[in-house]
Amino acid sequence: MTLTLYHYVHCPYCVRVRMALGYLNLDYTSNVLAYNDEMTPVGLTGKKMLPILKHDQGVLNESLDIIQFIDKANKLKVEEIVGSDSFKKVEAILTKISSPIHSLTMPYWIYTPEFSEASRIYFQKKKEEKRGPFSELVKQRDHYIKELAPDLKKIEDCLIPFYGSSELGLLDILIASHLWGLYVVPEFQFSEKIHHYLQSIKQYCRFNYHKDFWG
Ligand SMILES: N[C@@H](CCC(=O)N[C@@H](CS)C(=O)NCC(=O)O)C(=O)O
Repeated sequence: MTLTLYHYVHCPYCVRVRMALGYLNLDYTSNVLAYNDEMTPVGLTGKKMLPILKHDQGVLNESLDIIQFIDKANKLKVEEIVGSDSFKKVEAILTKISSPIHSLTMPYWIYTPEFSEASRIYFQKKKEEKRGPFSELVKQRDHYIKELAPDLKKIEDCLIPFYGSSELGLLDILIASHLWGLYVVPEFQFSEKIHHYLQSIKQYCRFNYHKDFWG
């Protein structure tokens, strides 16, 4: 099976898929798209949304559909997990923490190597329309860090050492991919337990955030 992944390095849904590909030890061609490249995703799926997985029979454009498709041996039990109460609980936490995470991370993501000047300007303009000036987000960082704390604690309390389990599963990939971006924020520090949790997922998933740029 030939697999090509079109992704953004910063995108948590893309990170999900990269972690799953690594966990399942699958080879794929990695194609980091410039954030201002509208033509490539629209040409592949009709809309500008990543991740996109191109495979021998077609393309997929939803992270969980992609993971289910590549996981031929059903190691990550996507269907079973997606129907579970734990999934709903994790999804609710991730939905809640997405906004403060993005307010903290976006002003820094734009200076990571996936961005050129043109894609940085495009990203900043689009995101500032929704969130306000990045300079203000940076000033408010303590507020966002405080907002995140109770939900990070909720996650931490369920780690045994993985989320509600002694073994790594899909929920860990979902949590880790949403939290990973916070590593780019200089003023933010994970608790020791969450940091070790994320680093262990990194190992299991052979995950290297900036692999496409720094190998
Ligand atoms: N439900 C989708 C969500 C993917 C998604 O929201 N991707 C974002 C990047 S994080 C995107 O491509 N948004 C369009 C844009 O930013 O222009 C999935 O699970 O794959």
